[in-house]
Amino acid sequence: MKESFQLQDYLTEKKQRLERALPDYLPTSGVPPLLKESMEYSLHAGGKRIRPILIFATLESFGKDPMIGMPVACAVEMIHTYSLIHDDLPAMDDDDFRRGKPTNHKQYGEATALLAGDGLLTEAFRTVCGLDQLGVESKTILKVVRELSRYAGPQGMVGGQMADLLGEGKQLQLAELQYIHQHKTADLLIFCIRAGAHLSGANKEQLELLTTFGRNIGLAFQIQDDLLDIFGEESKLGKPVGSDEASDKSTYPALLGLEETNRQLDQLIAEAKSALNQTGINVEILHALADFIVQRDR
Ligand code: GRG
Repeated sequence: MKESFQLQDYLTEKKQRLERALPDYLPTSGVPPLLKESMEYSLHAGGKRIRPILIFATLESFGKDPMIGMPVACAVEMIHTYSLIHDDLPAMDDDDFRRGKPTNHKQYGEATALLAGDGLLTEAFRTVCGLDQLGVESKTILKVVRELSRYAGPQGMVGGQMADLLGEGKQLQLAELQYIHQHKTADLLIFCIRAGAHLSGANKEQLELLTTFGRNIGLAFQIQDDLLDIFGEESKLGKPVGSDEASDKSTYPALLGLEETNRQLDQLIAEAKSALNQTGINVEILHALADFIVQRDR
């Protein structure tokens, strides 16, 4: 009981610090007002801010000042927000609401929403460069920029989204589903942990173990999201899990059933913690975050 209260305090404090810093990293002039408003509309709409929190937590686990990670934390939230804006467009998921508000294109129209996403994506790379003002060495900044592109771009999140689109309406195999989850969802979480590790001067072995940790919690995060979708639908529509409609989409629960999905979730978290335990860093906060990922509601 006490532990989860402490984690809640940690999450709230870090989310507030991130949200206070975010406006400082957006350009203050030279942006068409409607574009600026539309970018800010989605960026400041809340959300759990779990990706930035993973960066802060990794730095703290190495005994570093978490606030060194602020430029990367803001950049990753810009990229995450752009991906949500684009994902909600009629050409993709065609959603009307996000984070409790009308989606960006419902508010500003499709063309402006596209550009707001593009604006956030490009600003993210300038934002990462803000690390130089915190005294971070250029060679570390380069590593972080290169990895941001690798994990968010076509080899990462964008590639995962493409695979997801191509798999729509098909009965996917577990390996195909894992590929989609790994790239669409886990890769950005892996980036956050690796960025925190790079900024902390982690060695190669620690980076590999932390990548395993990130991959496992990333897959668990997506499975939990699918479970929350089912329970959301079930409670909204009175639809039993495993009914034709509920299993229309390829998801872990649709493919494996609830019991096996929960077993796999437990296994992913156990393997994540086992990798973390071998890093020699202070594991307390990252352990708590791994548990949070599978216990959270929305
Ligand atoms: C359009 C390039 C492109 C990528 C889209 C993020 C994404 C990839 C799609 C959104 C749909 C989805 C379910 C993605 C899986 C990742 C995920 C669970 C996103 C939601 O992230 P949260 O729960 O959202 O962290 P908040 O609102 O808390 O920030």
